[in-house]
Amino acid sequence: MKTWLGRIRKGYGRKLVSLHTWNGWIVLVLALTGLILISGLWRGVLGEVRVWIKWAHIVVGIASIVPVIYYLLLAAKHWKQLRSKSWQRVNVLIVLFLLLGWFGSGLVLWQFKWFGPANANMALVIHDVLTWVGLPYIIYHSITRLKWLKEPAKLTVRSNKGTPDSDTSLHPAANPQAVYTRRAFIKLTIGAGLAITLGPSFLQWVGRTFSGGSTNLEYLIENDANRMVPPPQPLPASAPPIGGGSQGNFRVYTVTPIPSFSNADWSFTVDGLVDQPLRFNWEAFLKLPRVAEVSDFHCVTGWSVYKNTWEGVPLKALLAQAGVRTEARTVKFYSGDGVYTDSLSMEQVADMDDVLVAVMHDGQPIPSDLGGPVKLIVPQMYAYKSVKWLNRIELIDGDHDGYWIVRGYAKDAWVTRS
Ligand SMILES: Nc1nc2c(c(=O)[nH]1)N[C@H]1C(S)=C(S)[C@@H](COP(=O)(O)O)O[C@H]1N2
Ligand SMILES: [Mo]
Repeated sequence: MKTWLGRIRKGYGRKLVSLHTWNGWIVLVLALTGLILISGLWRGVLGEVRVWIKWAHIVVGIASIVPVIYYLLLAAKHWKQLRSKSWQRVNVLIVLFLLLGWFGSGLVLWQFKWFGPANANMALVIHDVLTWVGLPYIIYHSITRLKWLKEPAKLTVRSNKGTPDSDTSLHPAANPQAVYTRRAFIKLTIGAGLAITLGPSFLQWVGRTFSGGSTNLEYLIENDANRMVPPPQPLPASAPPIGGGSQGNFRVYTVTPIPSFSNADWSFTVDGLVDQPLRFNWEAFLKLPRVAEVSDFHCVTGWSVYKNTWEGVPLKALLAQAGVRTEARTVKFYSGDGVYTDSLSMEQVADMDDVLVAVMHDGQPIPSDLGGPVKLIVPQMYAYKSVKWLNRIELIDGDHDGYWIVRGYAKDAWVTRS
């Protein structure tokens, strides 16, 4: 009876240890890939590697449920074992809560189209909050375990004679000091690395979350790096904004350093398969008749900004002025960053009356961070279609895959239809 029980215990202990190790590695991979994904810094540098990282994050994220389920099968026994260790019980609950929360919100973010913008937005907030509360907790958890190793007397020794250890805090090896140096080094390096990588994104998140909505926009407007004169004068409809003011926060996305423009280096061109190529300087561009429209702005990474009042020149009006030739099949949009492009088919253009070549948002010039002085707005499609720093529209007879489409985003960008 005793040996039988001992054997089970022994096997069970080893299972728990390897579960813990596996889980640790999974969380580490998810933390690193996740941080790369939210860090703006990496966006341009990584380009299409970023899309692989996103897939790695999704695949490992889905796989992360396996150790959780496996643990839940062993949980009843473990729970009893932790009867007198309430702090460890709390730890188990916190970790399970984090893992399940990340998993659930991650699924919604992965299948954002199916769940829709409102759910994706909520999932992103949950994913973020769990990250900024959970990761520091997990880093703390790994570092305090190191402290226990420093004082082996405090360790709870369990039956593990002869088994090689994968987790020294559960099963201290014969020579804890030697293990300490190696593990401590790895863990501290990882911890410090995470903390350094996390720091700026964390502060950004805190700023965005606790600053009360529109402060982010106000900050971007105050720090606008564009030097365009004169500033556009808003239509009565956009100041005060007919949408009542946008709700939510933009995340500044760019694949290049943020370009800013002045009258000297800014121009706007419509060319390619047109009867009359157009070229505007800023003053001429501001003389084009504008309209104001309210729309929501949805990014495929989960966030949305609702009720934006955009003011600008309807794409259709610009195209009509240039006169599109019948051979033209695609409208190609170029960013003044020199890198980013996207396109709409002539059928899509014909189908949408609300595509704007925008110069104002909520009655203010569009700040350079958000794609000003001129940003394309395609309200019915995901925001990767909304080319920032738009400065050229070309009509072509072929097809064109935009920057993110080449790197794995869906060519079908409709928010409302599919
Ligand atoms: N030139 C350029 N335009 C761009 C992008 C970009 O990286 N560069 N990102 C796209 C994506 S994926 C989104 S969600 C929006 C983000 O706009 P924002 O930075 O103003 O929030 O811009 C779109 N247009
Ligand atoms: Mo996006």
